[in-house]
Amino acid sequence: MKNIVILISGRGSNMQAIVEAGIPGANIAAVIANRPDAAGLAWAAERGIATLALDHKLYGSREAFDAALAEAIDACHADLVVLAGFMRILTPAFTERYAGRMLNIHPSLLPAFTGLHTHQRAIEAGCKLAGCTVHFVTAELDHGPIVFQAAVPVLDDDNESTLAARVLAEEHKLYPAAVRAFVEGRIVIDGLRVKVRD
Ligand code: NHR
Ligand code: GAR
Repeated sequence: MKNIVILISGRGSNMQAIVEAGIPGANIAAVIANRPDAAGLAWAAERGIATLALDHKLYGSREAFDAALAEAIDACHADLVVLAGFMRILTPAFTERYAGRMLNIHPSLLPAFTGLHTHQRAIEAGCKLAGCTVHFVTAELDHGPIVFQAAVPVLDDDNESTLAARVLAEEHKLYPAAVRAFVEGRIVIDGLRVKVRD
């Protein structure tokens, strides 16, 4: 069994997709949020999953918050940390600790549109394709090795929310597939390149 800890900040629909995928060999050990009001916490708790809220506002520095977060994750004996709509930038000490065993899903076709407000920026740039990327997390924001990507069209009458919804539907397929590949030991990282065996 691989222990998985999922970090969220909000509704947690990607977390739900991973839980509902029922990945063989994956134990969802805990769902942790940096916002006590994150809606996804209640969803997980209702299903008997251990939950924890660590309010980042109660810590004096990013380092102090990340140290508390790492302690909680390590108490779960995590094999894999999954960022699912987690909205706090993590310190280098934290990303180093979980190097090669922490994934993120980002709502753009990286390396385009790192950071926030990706859908609006893709529309304004006139992109004809948008999408999402599952990548390993490194100290450099949204620049870790890419595991999977999925593309969707940008339509003439799209706005931020219609494009976000089209991308999110792909996220909900892509992220469980990436977690499954990790749990099954099919992922090999070679610098920035990732090979995923069938
Ligand atoms: N941390 C590191 N070091 N590397 C990455 O690749 C990370 C990361 C932390 C989160 C997710 C990410 C995304 O997919 C992620 C990847 C938050 C921000 C941000 O600016 C940027 C990117 C991502 C998540 N956060 C603000 C901050 O000051 C707070 C914004 C808010 O609370 O709404 O931390 O895009
Ligand atoms: C998702 O679209 C995810 O890719 C994005 O936020 C949404 C979270 O939805 N992540 C980021 O923007 C990270 N900065 P969810 O909480 O329903 O999974």
